[in-house]
Amino acid sequence: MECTSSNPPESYHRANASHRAWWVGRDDGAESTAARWHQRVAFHDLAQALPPCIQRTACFIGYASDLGVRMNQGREGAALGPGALRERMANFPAIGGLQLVDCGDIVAADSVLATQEALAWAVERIVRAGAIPVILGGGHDQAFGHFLGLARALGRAPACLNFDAHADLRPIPASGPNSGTPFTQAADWCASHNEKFRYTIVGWQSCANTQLLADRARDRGVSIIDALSVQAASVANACGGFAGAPIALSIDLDVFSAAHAPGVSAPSALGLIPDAAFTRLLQGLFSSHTAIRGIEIAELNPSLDVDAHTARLGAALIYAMLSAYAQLRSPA
Ligand SMILES: [Mn+2]
Repeated sequence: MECTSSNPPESYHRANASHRAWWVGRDDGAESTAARWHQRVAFHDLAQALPPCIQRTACFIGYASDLGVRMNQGREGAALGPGALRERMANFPAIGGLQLVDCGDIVAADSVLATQEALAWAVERIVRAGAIPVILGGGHDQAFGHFLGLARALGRAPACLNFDAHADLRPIPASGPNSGTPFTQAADWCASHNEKFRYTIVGWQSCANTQLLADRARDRGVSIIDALSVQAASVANACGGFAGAPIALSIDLDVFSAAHAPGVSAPSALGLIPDAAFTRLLQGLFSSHTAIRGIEIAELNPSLDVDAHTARLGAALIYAMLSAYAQLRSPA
């Protein structure tokens, strides 16, 4: 199958000198066991087809936009999230058997929808080459671009597994989609393509969602795992309900307690704690019977961060997920 379009959208910016400048860190010598991500990461311009992946490959694509956050009356700054995540990933130790490729960024287009379409274009190309896209965000409106890219590459709607304090299921206002509407867009896409909408929210905060949003979730068959009930078993059970569908995994950093994730537009006082149990839960999602085909970190806002705690958390979550991904036996 051919990609939907091979002409890069205007808001796609291939990795340039400023991207390379984020990937700097310690150099502990030439031994391969001393290698770090900044020494291993390759760069690829998605205007050119990615060669089919032989090894497991993670492709980073930044969603350097907070247009959707602003249109959702949030605090701007998430456009700087992708760079801050790269900076904090640079020093991680190389993961055996895993190739890393930085494909550059999507920047804000004229509209949120056009920005989402540009991300979908990038995600589709990455997935068709056999790699897993890792979206570095960026406003959570990216989740619909992620969904759309997977749907086009795989020929079916992915199930959405979203770690988030919020449902992001708001009605789409006259001004168009925003960072609060990506899963409404995914639900509408499923309805218009005659596909089942599969969506689980993990870490829902009752103090951050109105009854209207709870009703909208119920009406769309969404499962909600309240922040008070997040456990490995409850999340695995929800994934079981996806009936083997490919999964778009989204982590909105505002699912975590503000003590751990201050650098987000809408911090959660009573959010999740990113401890060993949480890390095991997350890594456990990468198993032979869950088909995670895309990963995203959303809503990092470096301008509100404290000593880069939130950026370090987002980066560490990517490391934990890709470590587990690299250990899967056969390509998903
Ligand atoms: Mn969100």
